[in-house]
Amino acid sequence: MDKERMIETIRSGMPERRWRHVQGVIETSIVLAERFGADPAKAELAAILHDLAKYWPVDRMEAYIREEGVDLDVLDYDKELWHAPAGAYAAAKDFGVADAEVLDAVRWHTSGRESMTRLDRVVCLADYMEPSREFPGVERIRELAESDLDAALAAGFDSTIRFLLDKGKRIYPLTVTARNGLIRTNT
Ligand code: DGI
Ligand code: FE
Ligand code: FE
Repeated sequence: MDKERMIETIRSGMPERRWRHVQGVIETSIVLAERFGADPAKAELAAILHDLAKYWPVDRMEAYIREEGVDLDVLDYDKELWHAPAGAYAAAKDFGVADAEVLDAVRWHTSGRESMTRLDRVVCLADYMEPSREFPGVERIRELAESDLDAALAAGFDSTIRFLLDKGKRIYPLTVTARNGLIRTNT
């Protein structure tokens, strides 16, 4: 599917305010990719795709995850995590995206993973700090992102983990693994 048709399909599957978020992630991903040495074109494509399944009915997300069969453990955790692997599979299956690095950046944009690639980190951080995002601590994340990709993203995961703890929710273990991997030991 060509880029324009992909954008129209994704845009029509979400409310206007969510599309503004996606536009913010696109712009921020490109800036961060240039700043930290990831491929800006891949960052842009991953950003366009990253929330494509966000407004799917939960049953559809679950069906995609089960059909693909590679991320079944996520089904034991918060449904908010599901749009990421469901979206990555849909990008490949329905939109014909073949770039594995881009698909991984979509797949891991919510949970994070062990040893995140530069592209994974750029898209995930852009998702936290794009201009329309507002939550306690976002300014600190933006400051850190001026110079330190890993510290900024670690601060993002910290805020999510804190939020989940306060709500008494389960934490997906990969998020803890991702956060630990971003923090340099003994410094
Ligand atoms: O899709 P977005 O709203 O743009 O952002 P996202 O893909 O980072 O989704 C974040 C949501 O997922 C946020 O409300 C917290 C929720 N969530 C639930 N359990 C977990 C989790 N996020 C992470 N990273 N880890 C979890 O275990
Ligand atoms: Fe998301
Ligand atoms: Fe997002």
